[in-house]
Amino acid sequence: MRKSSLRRACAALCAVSSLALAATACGGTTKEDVKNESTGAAVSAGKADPNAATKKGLTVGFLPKQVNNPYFTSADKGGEAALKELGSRYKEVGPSSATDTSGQVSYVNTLTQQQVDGIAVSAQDPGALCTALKQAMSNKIKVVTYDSDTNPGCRNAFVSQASAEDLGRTEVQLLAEQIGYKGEIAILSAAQTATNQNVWIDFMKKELADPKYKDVKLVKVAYGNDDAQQSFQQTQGLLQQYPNLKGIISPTTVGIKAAAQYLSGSKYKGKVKLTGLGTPNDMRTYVKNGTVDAFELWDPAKLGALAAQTAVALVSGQITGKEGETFKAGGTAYAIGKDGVISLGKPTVFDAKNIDQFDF
Ligand code: RAM
Repeated sequence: MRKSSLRRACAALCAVSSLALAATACGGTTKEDVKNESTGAAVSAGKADPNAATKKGLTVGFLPKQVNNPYFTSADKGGEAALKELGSRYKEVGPSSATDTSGQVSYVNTLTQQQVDGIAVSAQDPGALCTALKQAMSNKIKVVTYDSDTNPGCRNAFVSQASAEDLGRTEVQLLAEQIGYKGEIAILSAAQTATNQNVWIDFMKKELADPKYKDVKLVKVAYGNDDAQQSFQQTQGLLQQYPNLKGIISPTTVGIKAAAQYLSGSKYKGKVKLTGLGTPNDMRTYVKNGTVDAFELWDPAKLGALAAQTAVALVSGQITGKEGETFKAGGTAYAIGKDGVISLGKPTVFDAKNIDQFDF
């Protein structure tokens, strides 16, 4: 066993309560204590040292929601490139289905057994991974969620693609403009448990509560489970059930592509509006053939890179994940916000005018 049971208990306590306080209470020097190479002083795990040297030769395991999803291929490639640049190693493991929660748990356990230094995970379900992630943290592994979070007590930091509120509200704004603020709309989401989509949907509902949407009615939230076929069938089902549907928001790259595929081959093409989150490469055809006017996304590779850089900064002791800490990643300064959230930036809206400038 790598650590004494006392140390495990302390580390577990550190993970569930305030990291800084618990680390002080546990005291002593642990593996993750970092030597500041300029001052030579040992830095406690509970206190960030922004001047600590960046550790090299680390291994960070990426665990996406789903490995065969082009969005995660781009994101994780970004993580791989960033780790290489930092002199560390990358590995990727993960399920092929976005609803294989127990598969994700097993992968966390495997990475813990393999004693990686950091884990970057996009959670399929906020609660399901918690015990396994706490176990990883109690084994001195730094845990970063990216793309889709778990609960704040179950990881060291969350690298968020953009403000969840902005994403939820702007998707409603985009669709409402396209349908002239009138008519029935539906949401085609990913998995029912997905933390990211559920947070965005909550903000969509808040936006819809504004009186300017009084003539817009959300009739259904459907789930395509980030599976192309299921998402296609769900879109078909929505139009059968609601023949007057005016628009669909699909906040998932798999969902929006499948919905666009269905609409573009149907009598609804150009009539039922579709927006949400998609990659420019997936959506180019449907923007050019008039199925989709505008949709949005961030650069997944930049998200993956920031997740990798955050994991390395945590292992190096430059940050602990506490609100107010700052660090530099790839030349950009980031600040850690409430609940250990680090935000990548603003999403981009893609339409016929700009889509050809993007290749991901
Ligand atoms: C899918 C996944 C992912 C989400 C994107 C927008 O690829 O559900 O978690 O962030 O869509």
